[in-house]
Amino acid sequence: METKKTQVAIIGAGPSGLLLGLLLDKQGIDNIILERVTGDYVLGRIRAGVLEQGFAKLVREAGAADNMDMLGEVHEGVEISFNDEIIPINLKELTGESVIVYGQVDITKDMMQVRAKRGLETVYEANDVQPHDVKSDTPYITYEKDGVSYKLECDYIAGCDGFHGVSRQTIPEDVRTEYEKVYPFGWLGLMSDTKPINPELIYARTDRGFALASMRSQTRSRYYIQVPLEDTIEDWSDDAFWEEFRKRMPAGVRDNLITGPSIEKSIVPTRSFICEPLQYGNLFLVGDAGHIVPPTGAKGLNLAASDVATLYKIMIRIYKEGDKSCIEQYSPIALRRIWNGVRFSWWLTDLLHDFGDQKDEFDKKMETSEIEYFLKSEAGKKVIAEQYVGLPYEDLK
Ligand code: RFL
Ligand code: PHB
Repeated sequence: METKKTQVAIIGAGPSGLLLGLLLDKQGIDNIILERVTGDYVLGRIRAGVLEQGFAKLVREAGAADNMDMLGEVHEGVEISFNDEIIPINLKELTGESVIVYGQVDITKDMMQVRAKRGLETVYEANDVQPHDVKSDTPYITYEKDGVSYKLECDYIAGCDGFHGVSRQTIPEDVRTEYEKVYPFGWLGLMSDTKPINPELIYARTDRGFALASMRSQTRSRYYIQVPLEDTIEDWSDDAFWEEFRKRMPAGVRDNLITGPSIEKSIVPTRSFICEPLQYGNLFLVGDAGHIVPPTGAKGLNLAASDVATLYKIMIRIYKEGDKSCIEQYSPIALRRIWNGVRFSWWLTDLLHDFGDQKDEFDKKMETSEIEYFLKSEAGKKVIAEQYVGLPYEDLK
């Protein structure tokens, strides 16, 4: 077995792991990333598109923001439609903030390139990654690469390995509590090189189910529709998607739809999931490794970024000030913001989707009344806007 050494061992080269790694490097804190798949495979996952300003600020601090600042589109508003009525939420007026539309694939690629340029080590196709002795002062990770077994000794382990990773399983079952809600529908997403249907994103609630019109640029659209959980991608030809999506767009916008061949099409299940605590000894869970939200509200990647921000501050305090007592602040600080994001995305999901026979006629009337109240009242719109742009990051005590 070959032995390597670093200060912070990061499991997972998704956006959480890459962002944390670049930030730590900026502070002179040594780190190595272990990733199960290839870089190309990571970049094949089409996911988020909306970045909060807090996330963008971190990417700038990490030194990977050139493309994002050049190509990302600043959006000062978002729209919610309720059958054919469109209600604009002016984020800028209501909160003074905006969001950036820039794809997860692009931000991931940018961070990968900066990491490579700085000569930081990322081990792709690392097999059987396994953390050990995380409660001790000498934790380590074992893994295998190209038939050779390695031991990576470190001070801390950042579990940035997503929902299906190994890090969360390292926390003993009697220590962790998992909270989960699975929704009775999936999101079918389609990407196409066509002009977006509308200048702003539209979250649409209709009698046929939810739809979302998003984008990556002025020539690339990203659209979603709510579909039954049983549906598979084979059930949805491009034509079938376009026909259904068009029907779910509000009347005034529908006719602007430009269709084209899909360049990506996939179905994802929707769930809310939270693991508590997010820290166990010298192991920290970051991003999707510790929590999942349904995509309504665009909070997943942004919550990952706030976890990174908290862990980054903790690492700075440890390595610059020698204060290890702050470790225990990670979980409570991260979880306060996470639960808020979980609550917001659960609420928006509840309000905008069709839950079929999970809701009775009374529930449906309540839903209609709630959405009408929130979208017609300035106070209601402000509540949505404030959470959509993202709550402030909490500092360490
Ligand atoms: P990731 O992206 O899952 O990366 C984890 C990485 O860890 C690797 N890994 C391992 N490596 C080594 N050993 C192991 N045993 C390993 N197991 C796993 C994996 O290969 C992978 O490379 O987690 P991370 O970095 O925490 O990032 C989280 C985000 O990807 C996620 O929260 C967002 O994509 C969620 N999300 C959205 N978030 C937003 O903030 N705004 C959005 O607009 C938004 N839209 C979305 C979304 C997620 C979606 N899907 C597919 C669920 C839209 C969709 C459709
Ligand atoms: C996306 O562009 O992929 C996207 C945007 C907003 C969401 C979810 C996904 O809430």
